[in-house]
Amino acid sequence: MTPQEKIRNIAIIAHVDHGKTTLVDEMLKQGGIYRENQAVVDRVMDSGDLERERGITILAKNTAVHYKDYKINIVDTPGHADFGGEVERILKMVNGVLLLVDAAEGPMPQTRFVLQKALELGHKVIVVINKIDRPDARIEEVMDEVLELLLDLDATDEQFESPTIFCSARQGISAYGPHEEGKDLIPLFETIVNYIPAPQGDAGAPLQMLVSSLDYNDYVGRICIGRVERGTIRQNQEVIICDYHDASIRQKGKIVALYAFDGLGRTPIQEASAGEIVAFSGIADITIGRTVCDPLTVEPLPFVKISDPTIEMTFAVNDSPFAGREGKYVTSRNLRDRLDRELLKDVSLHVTEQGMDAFNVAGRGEMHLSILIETMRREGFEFSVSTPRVLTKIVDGVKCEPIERMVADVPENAMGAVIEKIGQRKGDLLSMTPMGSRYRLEFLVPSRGLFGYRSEFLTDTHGEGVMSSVLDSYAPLKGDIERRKTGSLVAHETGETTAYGIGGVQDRGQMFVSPGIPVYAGMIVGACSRNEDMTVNVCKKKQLTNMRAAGSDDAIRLVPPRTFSLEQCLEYLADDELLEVTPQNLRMRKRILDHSQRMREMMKKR
Ligand SMILES: Nc1nc2c(ncn2[C@@H]2O[C@H](COP(=O)(O)OP(=O)(O)OP(=O)(O)O)[C@@H](O)[C@H]2O)c(=O)[nH]1
Ligand SMILES: [Mg+2]
Repeated sequence: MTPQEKIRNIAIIAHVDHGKTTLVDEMLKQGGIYRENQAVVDRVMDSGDLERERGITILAKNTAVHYKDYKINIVDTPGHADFGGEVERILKMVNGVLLLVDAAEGPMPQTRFVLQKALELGHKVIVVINKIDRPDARIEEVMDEVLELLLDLDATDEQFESPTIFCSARQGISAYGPHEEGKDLIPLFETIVNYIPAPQGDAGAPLQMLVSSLDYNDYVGRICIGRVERGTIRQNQEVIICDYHDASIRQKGKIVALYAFDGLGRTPIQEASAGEIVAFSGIADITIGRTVCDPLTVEPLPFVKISDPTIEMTFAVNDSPFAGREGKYVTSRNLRDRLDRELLKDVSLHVTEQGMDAFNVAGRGEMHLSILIETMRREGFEFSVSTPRVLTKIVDGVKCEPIERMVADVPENAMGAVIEKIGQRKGDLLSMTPMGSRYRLEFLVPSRGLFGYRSEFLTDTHGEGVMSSVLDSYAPLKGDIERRKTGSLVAHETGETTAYGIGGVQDRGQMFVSPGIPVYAGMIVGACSRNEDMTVNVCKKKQLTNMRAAGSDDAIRLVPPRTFSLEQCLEYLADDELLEVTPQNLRMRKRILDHSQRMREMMKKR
């Protein structure tokens, strides 16, 4: 067991893609985790399928490396704003943070959010300017921007004096000064062991440990992760589980297996004392935020209140004519069980039942919910989801909506278009700063206004713009925002699409289907160029005749259909439309499939 004064517990926090997971890779390598010649995958901590596919971290993960006789427990965190809840709660596990900032991009919205949370907890901060190898690095400017940010967030004098390390995670080098030639990560390791304090807590006192994170394994069931706050945790120990916010919870349990983190794995251990980060199994229905205590001294630890969800979608049993054909789990019972399971490990998710077959699922953003949808789909679930809606809040008697702080880096010639579009979406321009050949624009925009905006932004900036946003505040409702300018082309009948049928309607707008695709009446098969829906007959077969008229045959030239990812479907959907999600297909449809009934509803609304 490592003595307490030789333990360091840190989290690596940053905006998305600033290089956290890459830095952990390098720390593992230089921390002697790998055997010589062992094959090493890049971004090894991003172990989930979706994480590897998308190249982003979704769940925070623990690891540990050794440096001299120190053990450094490291938590790699996700940088995407929607997973901010994950970062908030794991910060309780550590005693300091590495704040990574990309040497070219500088501090971005999520840098601000995670730094603020770390400062609130009084954590020591090591600023790591990363990617100094980038040809467009602006090291001095970025250092100033970080200081400005610290000032802005009311850092204490000590936090303001935080050490800065200059680093290229990819090359595995670090240095104390911006112009020093680094050759390894020793300056970073040294700064960690010298600047971050060892954890505190009396190893002889009664056990107390907050569950900060959960994992699941088919063999042992639920696995809890956290830092031993006080006392010593032992294998086979009897404990009591309690909750700071709910005094009625007092549950007996037993620590069956206990593990410490080490490199890529977990090592079984007999016991661990105050300050260590450990994982244990054996308690089936424990959740994040509960405290594990010695049965004789039951004292819950306070748990950070996780920020509220900002958007909501309805997940419902699929009731399209194709229901049940493709999914393995299709009933409301299946859906309920699955969502319940998700709630146990995702504290930023909220689920409320809406009648028999539907659930309102609330989360921290479109990405948060779309990852859940994608995961469920891969597990074999079939269901339907609605468009995202923002969740309003009553503040001092006034209905308020979530407002995001959005930062966009755009080429100069795209600035006009971006400012205009955000203006239409009720956003306010806060600042406009030149950055090399580009401009950085900062806005406050209603979350609602950003739905479906990303693809427009990419078009307006010719794919060269970078934008990101995080929740900033709540403000009184800003009035109507137009969501989509086009209507949908809706299939008239159930059947299989034909080239002839599609050829006849494709100049009405943009098609989403190619020939030979099964469709049903009420399904969306394209976008209409006019601002209204149009029913079209995409399954129409050509009349057979004996005559061969010149130029009428085989010559239908089809425009390739637009294909959609899950996120793009969610961006596209209007309020009266749904997305049918199955393991194989994503189909968009009108909520009301029957044409005449849909017309009547529309008339009523007018
Ligand atoms: N040039 C350069 N690129 C880097 C460096 N470090 C990381 N990258 C690249 O930046 C991209 C993002 O790296 P990740 O390590 O996945 O970033 P992350 O912060 O873990 O991202 P999230 O977990 O999604 O927030 C990858 O393409 C890396 O190869 C560096 O020092 N220099
Ligand atoms: Mg990562």
